Amino acid sequence: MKAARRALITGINGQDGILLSDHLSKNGYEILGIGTQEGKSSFLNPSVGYQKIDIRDTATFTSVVDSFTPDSIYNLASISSVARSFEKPELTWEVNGYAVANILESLFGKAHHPNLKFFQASSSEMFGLAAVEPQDEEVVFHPVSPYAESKVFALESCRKYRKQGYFVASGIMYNHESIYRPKSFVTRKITSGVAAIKKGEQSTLQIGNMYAERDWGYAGDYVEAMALILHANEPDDFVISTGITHSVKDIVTIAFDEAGLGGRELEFLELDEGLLRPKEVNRLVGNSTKAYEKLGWKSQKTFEQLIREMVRYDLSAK
Ligand code: G4F
Repeated sequence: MKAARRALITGINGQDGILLSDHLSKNGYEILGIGTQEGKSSFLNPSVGYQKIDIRDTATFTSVVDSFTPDSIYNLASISSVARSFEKPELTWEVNGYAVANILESLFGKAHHPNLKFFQASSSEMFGLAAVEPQDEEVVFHPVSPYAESKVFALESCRKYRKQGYFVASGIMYNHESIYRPKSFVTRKITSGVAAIKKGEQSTLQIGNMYAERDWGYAGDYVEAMALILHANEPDDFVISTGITHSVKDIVTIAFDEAGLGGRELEFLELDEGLLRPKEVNRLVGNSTKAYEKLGWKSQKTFEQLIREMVRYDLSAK
């Protein structure tokens, strides 16, 4: 017998794809995941279906939607590295921006899927150099990277189809992390680096801007917000954040402490100017009052619990 509800998730092999598919599977969903790799991640539940598709291939994407007939689509696919977007701006605009506009036009402009719900993973990076703090849904975007620009374009496209009456919603996601985070992002780079130092496998840890401040939460909490956003009565945009900022230096301090190397950071840390971005957003902090009031969502795991858990995982990993 087929599950009553079906969700299609793009970017299934990423951190959020793994955690969201777990969450939706537990809630009775049949999941089809889409990714650009040959096969699906070994972290995914065996019940999750998989198809290799580039979301820029609108025709193939649309035909998969027509055959799988999902009631919800979660668009998590993206060039997710802000740093990489400076090196590959065209690719970033294509995948994160134009592909989303093309899919929406295909699903809701050319065709008509009145009952299909679409979630777009938007980003706090869109606020960029915003003058207001903390940022809520009304704050004007001030993007400074190709990544942020592409996400603003995609969100504007979502709003266009929402105005036409379709359920197209978005989460403005602040940084969210877990053991599934690739080591190219700063939290996991530090937790895995510190674990490697502790195990004697690495002697230094190169870091860029130690004083950047972000509003870091636990990805497992954030995927629950995504599902709640698609289960709300009305489609809308929601800031998903903890409301608390920490610096990269704070991650370093907690990670070294958890590994039993507290206070010895300077023996191992190297500041690498090559890791500084052409344009940096120094500080972001979100206000998720709307998500709390309308969805009942609140971030649960603290920053310190999160970083300590990631270090413990990396220490135990082979
Ligand atoms: O971990 P990051 O690379 O994440 P970033 O750029 O904030 O982007 C992440 O969060 C966004 C918001 O949710 C997402 F939209 C995006 O897709 C991605 O998931 O860098 C965080 C901060 C930056 O200020 C960066 O300059 O850490 C600073 N940093 C300092 N040293 C470093 C490093 N970042 C990286 N990746 N590597 C470093 O060595």
